[in-house]
Amino acid sequence: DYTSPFLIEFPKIGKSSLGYISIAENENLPFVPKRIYWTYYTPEEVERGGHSHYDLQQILIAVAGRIQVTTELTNGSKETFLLDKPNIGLYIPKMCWRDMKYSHNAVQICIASIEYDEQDYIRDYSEFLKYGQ
Ligand code: T46
Repeated sequence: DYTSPFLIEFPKIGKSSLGYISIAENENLPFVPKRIYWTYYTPEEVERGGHSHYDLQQILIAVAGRIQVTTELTNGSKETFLLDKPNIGLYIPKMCWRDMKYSHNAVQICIASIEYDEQDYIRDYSEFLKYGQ
C-alpha cells in the first residue's frame, strides 16, 4: 500500500469535437475496488470529510466541477489538491485526515478499497493525532 496521497491521471480517449471517455480499471488502480459512492449538491459553505480511516484507501474524482481536498498524514505532512478535471483522481491512503470543499456543481465519485464500516472511521482529530508518535 502507498503511504502518501498522489494524483492519478486516467486515460482520456477522444477529442473536443466528439467528447471523451476515461477509464479506471485494475491496471491503473492501486487497489481492487470494493465500493463506489458519489456525492453531489454539496453547498459551497459546507466542508465535508473531517475524518481519517484505519484501513480504507480511496480515489476521489471530480467528474464535474471542482473539489479542494486538504490531506494530513500522521507525521504532520499536509497537502492541498485541486481536483478540476474528470480524468484526474486523488489517491488517499489509510490513516490520512481529509477535508473537502466543493463548487456548487461538483459531482465527486469515490472508488473505495473496502465496504462501508463506521468502525473504520476516526472522526476525532485529537484521536487521529495520537497516531503521530
Ligand atoms: C470519505 C469522503 C471522501 C453510508 O451509509 N455508506 C457509505 O458508503 C458512505 C460513504 C457513507 N454512508 C453514510 C454515513 C453517514 O451517515 O452517509 C453519511 C455521510 O457520510 P460521511 O459523513 O462519512 O460523508 P463525507 O462526505 O464526509 O465522507 C465520505 C466518506 O464517508 C469518507 O470515507 O473519505 O467521503
